[in-house]
Amino acid sequence: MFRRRSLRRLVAVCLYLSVFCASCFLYKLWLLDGRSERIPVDKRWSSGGGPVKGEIQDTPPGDLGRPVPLDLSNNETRQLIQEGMDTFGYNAYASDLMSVRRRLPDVRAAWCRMPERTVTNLPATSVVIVFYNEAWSVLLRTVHSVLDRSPDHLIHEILLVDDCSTATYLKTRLDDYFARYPKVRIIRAPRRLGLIVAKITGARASTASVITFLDAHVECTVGWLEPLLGEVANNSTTIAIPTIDQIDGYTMQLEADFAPRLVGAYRWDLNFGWWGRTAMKKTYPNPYVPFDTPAMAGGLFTIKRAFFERLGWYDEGFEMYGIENIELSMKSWMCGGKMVIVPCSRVAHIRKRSHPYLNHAGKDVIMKNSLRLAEVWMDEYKQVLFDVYGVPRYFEQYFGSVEDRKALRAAAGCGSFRDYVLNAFPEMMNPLVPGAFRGEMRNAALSAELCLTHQPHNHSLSMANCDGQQRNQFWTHNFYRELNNYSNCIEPFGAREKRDRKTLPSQRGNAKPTVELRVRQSADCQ
Ligand SMILES: [Mn+2]
Repeated sequence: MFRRRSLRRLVAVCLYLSVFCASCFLYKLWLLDGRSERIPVDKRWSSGGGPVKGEIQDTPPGDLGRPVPLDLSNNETRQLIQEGMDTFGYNAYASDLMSVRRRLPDVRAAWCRMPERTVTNLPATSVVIVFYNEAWSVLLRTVHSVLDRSPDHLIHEILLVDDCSTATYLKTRLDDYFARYPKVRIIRAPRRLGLIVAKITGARASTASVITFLDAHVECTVGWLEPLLGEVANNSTTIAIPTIDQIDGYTMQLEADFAPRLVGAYRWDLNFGWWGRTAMKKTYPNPYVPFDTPAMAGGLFTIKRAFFERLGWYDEGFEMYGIENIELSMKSWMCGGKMVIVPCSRVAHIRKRSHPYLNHAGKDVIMKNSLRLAEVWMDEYKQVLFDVYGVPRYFEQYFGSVEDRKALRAAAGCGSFRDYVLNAFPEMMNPLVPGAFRGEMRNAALSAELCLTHQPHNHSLSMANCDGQQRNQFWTHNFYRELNNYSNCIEPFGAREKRDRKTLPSQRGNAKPTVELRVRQSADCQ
């Protein structure tokens, strides 16, 4: 009797246990399934290699942002991949394997998807996309992602600006392809304009009151557009920037987990960089509301056309690429507006492994653009930029006239650079460091008439009669604690090989020093 009862109890316990285990297992399966909708990583694909042996591929390559399986044991495949990497800076072969309308998961935070976030009465936007020799499938996927994942009435038009691509498939074949999409217009630059002027061309040709700029190698995700338009609709001098999620340039995998934690910033060389939001002083009720950013990366943003026009678009004296993003950042804040990053708007962007586009750019382009910007917009802080590049003052004969840009600034009624730094970028170190100097170096004990002189022909240093020319005898002890003359730092002879190249001025902007001279910091010199 007793035994039979305990046996029955044992059976019941076992039964309960097995039901419990089964439901746990089912729950886990359900969880995994739910998660794979949001984070497109599952072990089968995460290695970046091909599918696990013997498994049958049940979804199209790259579906839901997964990496494209590649057979790297095949020489021909490897060669095709390499060609794409060399031409585009990303794996066009992998992109060609994917659907031009591949699915992406909804990567927005739950807060962003709540019904009360819905805003009505949004203005429609022109979308401007500049391209230059972009891969066919990448460009098409960009456009389809806009068409497929935006409410139709909010897309006024899509302007594709061809910056004089040489690739033949981007000509008639592209016209033919988009002929059945009436919202897509293709504008052909008559000659190579460079990204900056090409963007202005697209902006001027746009006909909606709002312009949204996108790179030609992005994929918009669901819900990307509405929160951007919401910000701009509420305030006509706000520039709204989507959160940028990265697509790996080799595997085409969407990496969508860290972007909302970054803010756009730069250092005194004006090189843009992403900083962690924790470094910023301003606080917000939650991580998903739009937050101020001192600067933007440049490619993706929404702006009222009238505001952009009042700000003088971009400086057309800028060449090619670079610094125009910093210019617009400064202008927006200084001229009565602001710039916000919108965490609920998520656009995926292919992270290029290299920039073939930039290989043809002159190495001094960044320096020229930076100095033009400094001369027009940075007031007393412009000297910091001149010191970074070792240039005593603005030389119109090298960098071009900026008179019309100065007139534009005056007409637009913009505030001071100092106020912008203090209010929009209080995290920035004060660059006007005590003790920094610029000018001639003399040894009073030797002779007050002798100046430290750089001899460009043999890169040597000597004392020579002061000439007052502010060229070979002009030195700065700058913000970076370097003693330099134009683009050349003084440093010990023979230090060239040992030095960490990241600390060189050549890495700050594009200017390469022709002489390898540098002083070490005082602590090292003893
Ligand atoms: Mn890009």
